[in-house]
Amino acid sequence: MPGKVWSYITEKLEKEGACHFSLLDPDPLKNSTETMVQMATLAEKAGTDALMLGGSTVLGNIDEAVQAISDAADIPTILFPGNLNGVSGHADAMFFMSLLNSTNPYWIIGAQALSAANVKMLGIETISMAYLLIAPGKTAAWVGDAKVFPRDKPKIPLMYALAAELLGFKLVYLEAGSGAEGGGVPPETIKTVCQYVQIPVIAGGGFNDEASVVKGVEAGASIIVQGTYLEDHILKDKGEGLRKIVKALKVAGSKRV
Ligand code: 1GP
Repeated sequence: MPGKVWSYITEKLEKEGACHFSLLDPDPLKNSTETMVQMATLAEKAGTDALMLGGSTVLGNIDEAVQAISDAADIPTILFPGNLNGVSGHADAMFFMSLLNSTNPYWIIGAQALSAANVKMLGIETISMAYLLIAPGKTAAWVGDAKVFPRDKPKIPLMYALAAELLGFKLVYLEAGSGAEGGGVPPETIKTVCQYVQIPVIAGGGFNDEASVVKGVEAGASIIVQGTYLEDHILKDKGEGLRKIVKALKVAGSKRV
């Protein structure tokens, strides 16, 4: 039986054509729980479809923040773990990810094997996701020992995305890295991958304005993730900017339904 969050995502994609996910970093050394809850609440009000909780450099225990955010939000909370310490039983689901273009087997299957029993015992819904890092890759690429895909070579991530689909992953994430310069994942890369791959494609890293988000959806991405944009704007404008971006994303998505 498909999990609740997976059903929520697939039904939304069917009806609305595209989704917006907000990435929040629950690391207590970076943000207080109170701030996280405030950001999550504003993002939900602005119309984001789900909250992704995680980051590449989790230094503290995320349990308290994940619990508080999940209690405050009605939309799903989904863990986006950067390592073993990114797991918490308080989220609604977890992206069970493999960094397929890492040069280090730890990030492809090692961390997953080390955490699998714990994840099973927590009973949290898992959604398998192939994670592919495109230049510049930023912190995620450094931590994940990735051989990042060049931005002008879309056929390389396409090969990996096709392999991900054949291996049974439910989602493929094209990631340029949090804070990536250059307006997100190149539309040409998204377009090439989406042309041949049937599983939903998530794109994130550097989508800092409405135009880049809309371009990502028009190129074929099913889900666009924004993290830095929220950190920079959501508390200041109370989510007004995000509301406009989500609205524009939904208009672009509706043309695909
Ligand atoms: C990072 O793709 C996400 O994993 C979000 O990136 O912080 O650049 O929005 P930004």
